[in-house]
Amino acid sequence: MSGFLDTPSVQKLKALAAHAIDLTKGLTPERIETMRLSMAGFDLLYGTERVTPEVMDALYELADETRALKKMAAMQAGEILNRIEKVESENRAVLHTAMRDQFEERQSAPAAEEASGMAARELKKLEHFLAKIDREERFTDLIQIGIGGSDLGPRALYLALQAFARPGRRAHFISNVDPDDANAVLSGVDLKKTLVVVVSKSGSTLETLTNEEFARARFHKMGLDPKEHFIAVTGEKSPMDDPSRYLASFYMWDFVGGRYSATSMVGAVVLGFALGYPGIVEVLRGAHAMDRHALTMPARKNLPLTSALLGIWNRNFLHLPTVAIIPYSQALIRFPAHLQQLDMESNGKRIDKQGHPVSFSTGPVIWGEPGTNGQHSFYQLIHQGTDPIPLEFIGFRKSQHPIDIEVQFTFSQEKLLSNLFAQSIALASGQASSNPNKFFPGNRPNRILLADRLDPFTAGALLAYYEHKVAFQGFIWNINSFDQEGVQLGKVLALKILEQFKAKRTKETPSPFPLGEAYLNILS
Ligand code: G6Q
Repeated sequence: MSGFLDTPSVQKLKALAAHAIDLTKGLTPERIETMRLSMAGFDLLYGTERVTPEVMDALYELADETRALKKMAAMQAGEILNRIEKVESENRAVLHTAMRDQFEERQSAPAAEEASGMAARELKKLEHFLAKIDREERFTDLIQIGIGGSDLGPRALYLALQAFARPGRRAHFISNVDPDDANAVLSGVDLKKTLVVVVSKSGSTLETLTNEEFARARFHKMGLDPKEHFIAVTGEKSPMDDPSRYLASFYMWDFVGGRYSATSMVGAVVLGFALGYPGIVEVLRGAHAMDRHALTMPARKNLPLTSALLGIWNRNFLHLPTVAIIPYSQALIRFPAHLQQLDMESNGKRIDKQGHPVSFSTGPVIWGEPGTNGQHSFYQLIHQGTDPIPLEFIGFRKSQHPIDIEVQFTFSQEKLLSNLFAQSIALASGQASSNPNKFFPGNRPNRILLADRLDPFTAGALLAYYEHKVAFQGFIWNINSFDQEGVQLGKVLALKILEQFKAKRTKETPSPFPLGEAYLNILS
């Protein structure tokens, strides 16, 4: 029994899906203007989803029956949430929200207060550290070494906010254990003026430890002392928790999941370096505003919950297996990559929280690229392919830079927005034609998240919007969105294959692994 399929609203939604609205007939200006939710500069426009007021009612009933808002409250209060009953599993609070619970309207639950106090201490340390490097004026560049959650969110945010970077400050990232990645980055900077922040919550990730040694060797080769350049961000008492090896050490904790860690020290060091301390504070304030919104707004006014419900409608009732997330903003170039991890690692699950296989679909395949670039590549399939692909567009009323150019009486930002709105309408309305090659079936669901301008506050809020959308879906499906057992098997097998490589050098006898050996035979 999963809970999800047993709710009365699921039966209602199934019946409604059998004759879901046809957008080629039903899309009206009134629908676009009224199917809209707003919050602090954000508008969620969902008139181009295949929903009616009856469907929305049933979706909100589903949120109620599955206690989605209560579970959000439990999460932000620091209750243990990360557990599969009666089997060996993680057993932790999930408190990434505490990382930004530093401002007005704070949580009063003891676990959350304690966690936000711990985060506040690290932030203070960071503020002092940043002030010190400002005074010394030694560093122009920072390289972040980390992978997965210790890379994707911070990298996406840094690229999103590069327009706000302090003059002369640049950040770079090494994540892949591919030596070409480390070589390219290390060769492109002046190491004398470079800080390296090594980020690993576990302090034991193969790629990160290898890349740290790779970078240290390069510093030694240049006659530089890594202790004067390297910073650690890691879990307390992890194998990397050795302040004697680093210029500074910052901490994170097991109640912050890797993919939810961009607003902990995992992202704060690089963002603080690039944007300055006030910049990272703005990111945290934005995330905090969305945390409060997700926590306190009733379902019908709650943006991430409504987005989660629309996603569930598309996934479980219209049976659409993928979602493309398309930001009409070049600065969000790596944001879809972050969302791929956030969503698919969180909700790519096949058992419920009682350990039973679920008999419905969970997390969809998430992918994306910025528009308008995507229009010139994969939109063909999106408009005329055989499988409808729900789209989540992200757009901004204003560009980051004030400089824009008027060409043929319109500005570039207007061209960008025109394309975004046009795609949304085209997907929904389609186009009749007697020529089958020029026929657009339409009725393809999509929604737009529109914000004012991509600045540090908005970027923090956008990050948290997606974190909460994903968490709400997990709550409604009754799955554990906060573990990632599925990434373990491949890691273990890679270590066994690595043993075979090592044995060639050491002449030790590795434990037998015939399937792996087959590949080594092909290599040789
Ligand atoms: C994210 C995952 C995973 C993790 C990396 C890096 O939720 O747990 O992507 O972030 O494997 O782990 P470390 O930070 O421990 O090196």
